[in-house]
Amino acid sequence: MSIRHALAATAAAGTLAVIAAAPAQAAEYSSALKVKGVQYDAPGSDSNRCSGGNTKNEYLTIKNYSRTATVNLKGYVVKDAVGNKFTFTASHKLEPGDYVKLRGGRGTDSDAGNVVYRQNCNFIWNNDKDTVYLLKPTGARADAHSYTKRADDADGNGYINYHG
Ligand SMILES: [Ca+2]
Ligand SMILES: [Ca+2]
Ligand SMILES: [Ca+2]
Repeated sequence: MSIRHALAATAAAGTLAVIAAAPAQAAEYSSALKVKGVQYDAPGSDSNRCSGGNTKNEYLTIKNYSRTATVNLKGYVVKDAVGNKFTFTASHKLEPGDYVKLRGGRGTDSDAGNVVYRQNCNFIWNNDKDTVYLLKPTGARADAHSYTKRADDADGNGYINYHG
């Protein structure tokens, strides 16, 4: 391989690395709904038992940041780095400033209580690192954030704030 070719290959690899890292790094999409924050590590020792476990305390908060538009969560999808996903199948309207906590475990969804359960007792957000995707019903991205416990959770409480 000539020097010229070697340099070209290095430059190409560098470009690819930047592109691959970009989507989940502070990207801003045109969307009323964004991820307010994630309690990716449920407080205490993790147990995915449906009875007595703590999956319910692992949650994602999705908030409507529009000042005027009410948005129905129906059809929105939440996904992690490896493709585990949850689809909001029921109508759940978020008025401007309103939010919902998407909790693990089983429970009764409540508009008034601002809560939807994944109806799955397994954890979804890795405690070391992961990526949170929020997708619109069309499949377009509404929001995306990558995190590592080390870099993004300075106080180590298992919660990361993204949008105020
Ligand atoms: Ca977790
Ligand atoms: Ca924990
Ligand atoms: Ca924190």
